[in-house]
Amino acid sequence: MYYVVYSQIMTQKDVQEIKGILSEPKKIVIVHHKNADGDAIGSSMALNTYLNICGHKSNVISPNKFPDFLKWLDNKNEIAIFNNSDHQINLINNSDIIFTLDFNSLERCGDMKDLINKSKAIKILIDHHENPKNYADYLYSDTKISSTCEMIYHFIEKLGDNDKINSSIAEAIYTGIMTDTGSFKFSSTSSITHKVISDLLEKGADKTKIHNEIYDNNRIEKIKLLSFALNKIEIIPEYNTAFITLAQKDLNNFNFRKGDTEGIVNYGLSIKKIKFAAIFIEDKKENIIKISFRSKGNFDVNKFSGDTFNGGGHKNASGAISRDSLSSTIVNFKNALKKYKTELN
Ligand SMILES: [Mn+2]
Repeated sequence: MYYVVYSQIMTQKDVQEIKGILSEPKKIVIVHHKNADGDAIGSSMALNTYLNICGHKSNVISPNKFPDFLKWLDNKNEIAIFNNSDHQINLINNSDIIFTLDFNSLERCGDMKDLINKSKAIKILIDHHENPKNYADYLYSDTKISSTCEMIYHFIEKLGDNDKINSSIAEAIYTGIMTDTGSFKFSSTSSITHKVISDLLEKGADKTKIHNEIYDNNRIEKIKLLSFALNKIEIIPEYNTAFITLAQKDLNNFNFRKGDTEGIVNYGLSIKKIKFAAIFIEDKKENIIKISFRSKGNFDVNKFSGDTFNGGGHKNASGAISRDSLSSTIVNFKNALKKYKTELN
């Protein structure tokens, strides 16, 4: 069932209506996309803490496990992992509001998709990915904003509650902005992003702690896997392209855990002249190849990903899934590059 879309970028009328809805205690569920990243966990925890401070009963349900380096954001163990239990089904069915964060289509929340779709709760989407689907009653979608976390800041501000942002909300928001902007360097990092960051620091976000928790908290196996992956970088000079492939057996050799390959794709882009970087990771359990794309400048990896692998995301960062073997996925990738020769030169 699909509702009318009121607006892409939340209007003043939407804000007033949501303010009205939130003026009395509500039962709320917050969900983010499968394989959560810093922005998904950061935005969920920031919104959850804010809503609970306001007197609502808010719960976060993650479609599946999330990486260890983000656990510190959930120091009270408030994030439930979806397990299809009666308790969780009741929470979703009986909620007044469901916030869906950092994704543009219910497909992205895995097995929770049908439950959320069927729930009569008011659905509020907050997200910065391209082409949001029309499942939500309120759509706060802005593809120019760095991160869903930055949008959560603006959302709280729109509701007139900037003063309710405490240090733990500030740290959760800071985390998602930092991770989704490659530490404030991607083109989506605006002067407004920096104003938001400035305010978060004033509200007590400990930037050194956050940086240490996210980036300086690695298991030795993860660093050795990185070293292995970097050794495997292949360059295709005629397309200014770099790519890495990791087979399931490689991951097993390094005692792989979720999140261990996060960010490896960006190393390709750090090579002189490279405009387009990709990583292909085999997942034998799900029988898929997970693909991430990154680009510099005008090369649109959202389009490349959509045209080639039916994936999507942003202009400079996108992802996809292939159900072919690792080797035939690479063949498809190399063939697709031919169509983009001019754009890559
Ligand atoms: Mn995001």
